[in-house]
Formats: sequence, structure tokens, C-alpha cells
Amino acid sequence: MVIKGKTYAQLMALLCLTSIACSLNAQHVVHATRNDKYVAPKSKVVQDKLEWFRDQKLCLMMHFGLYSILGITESWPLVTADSFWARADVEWTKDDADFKKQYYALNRCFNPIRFDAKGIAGLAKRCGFRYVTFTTKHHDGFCLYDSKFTDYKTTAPDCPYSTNPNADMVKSLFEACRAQGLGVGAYFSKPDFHHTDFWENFGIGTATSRYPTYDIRKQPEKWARFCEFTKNQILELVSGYGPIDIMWLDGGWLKKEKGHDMGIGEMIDAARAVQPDLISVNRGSKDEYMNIGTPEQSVPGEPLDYPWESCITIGGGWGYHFDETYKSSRELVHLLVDVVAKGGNLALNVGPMPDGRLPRPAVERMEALGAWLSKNGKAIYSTRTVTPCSYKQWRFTRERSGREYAIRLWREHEQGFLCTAIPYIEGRNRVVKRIVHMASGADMEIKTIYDRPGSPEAIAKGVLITFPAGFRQDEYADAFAIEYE
Ligand code: FHN
Repeated sequence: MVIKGKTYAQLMALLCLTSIACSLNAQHVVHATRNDKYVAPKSKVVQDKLEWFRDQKLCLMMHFGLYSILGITESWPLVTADSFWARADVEWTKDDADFKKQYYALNRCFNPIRFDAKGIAGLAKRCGFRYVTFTTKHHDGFCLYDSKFTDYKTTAPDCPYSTNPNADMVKSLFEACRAQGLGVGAYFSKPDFHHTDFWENFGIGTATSRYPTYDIRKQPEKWARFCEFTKNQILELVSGYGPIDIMWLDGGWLKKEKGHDMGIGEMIDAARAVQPDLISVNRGSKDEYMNIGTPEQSVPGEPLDYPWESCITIGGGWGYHFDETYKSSRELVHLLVDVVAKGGNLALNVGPMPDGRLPRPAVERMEALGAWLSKNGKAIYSTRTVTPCSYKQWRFTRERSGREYAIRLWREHEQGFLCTAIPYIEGRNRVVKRIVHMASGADMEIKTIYDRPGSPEAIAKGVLITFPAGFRQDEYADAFAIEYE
């Protein structure tokens, strides 16, 4: 099929189309797969809540804490064994004990007075985020809420922020999120480097690893005290901070099978006695308490047929870094679409600055995501996977009603196309009746492409979409609703 006398861009489009038609036999499609590592929760209430989770698609994850003050790696610099990478930004001292004392003392200058919980919740809502996961306590043990079981917290008198009305940051943020109709996730670290029943003397004077500083088999009562402390903190969160949707327990290296049994299952059962529909993440486990998969800084190569979210940083680090390099808005839109087409959620992590504000480059990218979702969100929210879920620069999603969407990811140079094509690929050989551009609502001019057209063996190999005059191609991606005969 030849289009005569067209511009370069149009010929480029034709080349693109031809390349699709020619390579259809390659069938580089991705099919859903069953991953047998997943154990579904026994509770029907939790199973139902996981359908809510699967509908949300986009989470704002935030790592905030003492490490944010200095713009260094979160908690990990306290681990001597990991200092070779974790202390890359710690150039002022090489003394292990000195550094640990300095890090722990940061609670005395933690004062993020520009942390605006309502502003952050409103921004998240406007930008299309549906739930927010916040660090209630990271591995360093510093609590961003008024824990009754430690004085190492934002509300303790030795922390300047304690006089602020928002000192209980978890309370302020969760309330602000619920007021915006957003879900809330409590990130909570199972290991606690500041607890002396985990690291004796806070690890000062010891070459610490990520594990307890003692043999728990020889001091079982010490380990039991630490586990009781952990349980008390989890229970105070589910009892005193309103409805929590996800309890995100991090620190997956503490495993029952490796001898560090904390009794997390019993803790989650106790938490569900308070909040029965609580979704739990027990990282490092593959049991009924790991209700969602949590691939980190990565997207599975294939769709997963159980609930999952990829937690990925908007820049390089989980906490704020002064010299951060941020992913582009194009990368983030493509990342979200790819994750959703594979049946997951994107937990996009942003580290607030020392004063509590979100970094401007992060806000700009959040707003770009929101602008795209405002026009194309129907192809994202509440969708499920369709097989195949992708083909080259195409991603496919499906509403539970069955309505299908094709989302064309545009590379930087792919602007000004006058047409594109949705390939017919294995399992999708139904006759397309209508294709509607989501952003404009415009019906596209469509033409089925055949191999050996006109011959008895003619096979539909794709649908050519010709963009109408005045069509405005999105900078990052365009979603199309597909209606079949
Ligand atoms: O050790 C943590 C790390 O600091 C960060 O919180 C990530 C976020 O998913 N989780 C652990 C590493 O897997």
C-alpha cells in the first residue's frame, strides 16, 4: 500500500506501519503468566480489599526522616558492613562510632516546618495518585509519629519539631489523605537500629551488620522483648491512626527461615483484629501475609496474575538528595503504563526536602503525570490485564466490563505522525469496529491491513489508524479505546 507525495513525517509513519506489518510474524508479544510464589490471604475481606488495591494503580510513596536533613542514604550508613556504599555521601568522617553518634543526634535538629500535609495530599490527588505510603519508621528507629514505646520520635521534647502542631506527621498526613479520598499505607521497618534489644548500645562501638548485634539463640528473652516492642508499635498504628489500607513491613532480610522469627504473622493477625481488611506486606516472606508483590526499582518482565506494586524512586534515592537526577516525565508516563499493562500499581517514591517540602522537579513530574492521566486515566484506573499485554511501543489494558484500550508510547523523536497502527496479534483477531482517541474523544479513521489482500488466504494483520486533521498527538503517549464487531 503506497501513500504518494506525503511529507517525511508521513513516510516515517508509513515505515513504522510497514515495520509492524512485516514484523508481525515475530510475535514479540508478552502473555500473562502465573507466578506460583504467591499465597493468597485466607480472609475474604482482605481478598476483596485487594481488588480495591488493584484498581488504584498509582501510589505516592515517601521516605522522610533524619537522613533527609543531610541528603544521605536512609538508615543504611549506620550499618558498618554496608558503609562501603551507604556512606558514599559521608565525607566528613571515617570514624564509625563518631558517625553513628552524629547520625543518631540528628533528631535534635529535625524541624521540617514547611511540611504541609494538606498541601501534599491535595497535590497527590490533583496528580492522579490514589494512595500514599509514608515512612512511619525506617530502619534507624526514628518515629515520625507519637509512639508510646520510644522517645526517639518527632514528638519528643528533644526534637525541635515536637512543638509543631503537625509533629505527629503520620497523623497529619493520613488525615489529610483521607480528606482527599486517598488510601494510606504505613511503611514500617521490622529492624530497628536504635533499639538496644536489636543493636546493643545502638551499634556504637560495634561493627554492625543489618542483623541483631547478638546471637538471639543465646539471648531469647532479649529478642522476645524486641518482638514485643515491634508488635506494640504496629498495634498502636492500627489502633490510633484511623483506617490504614496497607501495612508495609520492610526489612525482608529478617526471615523466620534464617532464624530471625519475629512472629510477624501473629502481629498482622492481631492488627486485623482491629482492622480486618488491612492489606499486609511482609517483605522477605512468601506466605499469606505477603498480600502484594513489591518488586523494587524494577518492573516484572511479564504480567503477574496476583496483586503487586513496583516501588520505584522518582530520582536515584529513596530519601532526598541535594544533587538528585530525576526520571523524565516521559519515562514516568511510560513506566506507569507498562506497570499497569502488566497488572500492577506504580508506587512512585519522592523524598521530601529537609524543610518538609517536596522538591520542585518532583512536583513538576507529578503534575505531568496528572495531566496525562486527566486525559487518559480511563485506560489506566481499575483496569486489568489483557493477553497479550504489549507489543513493541503498544501497551494494552482492559476494563473489567471488557472494553479494551491500546496505548501507544511515543519516543522523543516520534512526533508529528499522521497515522499509526495497532497490530493484530495472536489471540486478538477480532474485527475492529471503532477506535476512539481518549484525549480528544475523536473517532479515528481506521483501515484493516491484510496480508495477501484480496486473496482467499487474506489475513488481517493490523489496523491502520489515520489521525484526523487537527489531531494533537500527546507528547508522551496516546490511549485509544478499541471497540470490536
Ligand atoms: O532497606 C530498605 C530501603 O532503605 C528502602 O526503604 C526500600 C524501599 O522499598 N526498602 C528496603 C530495601 O529493599
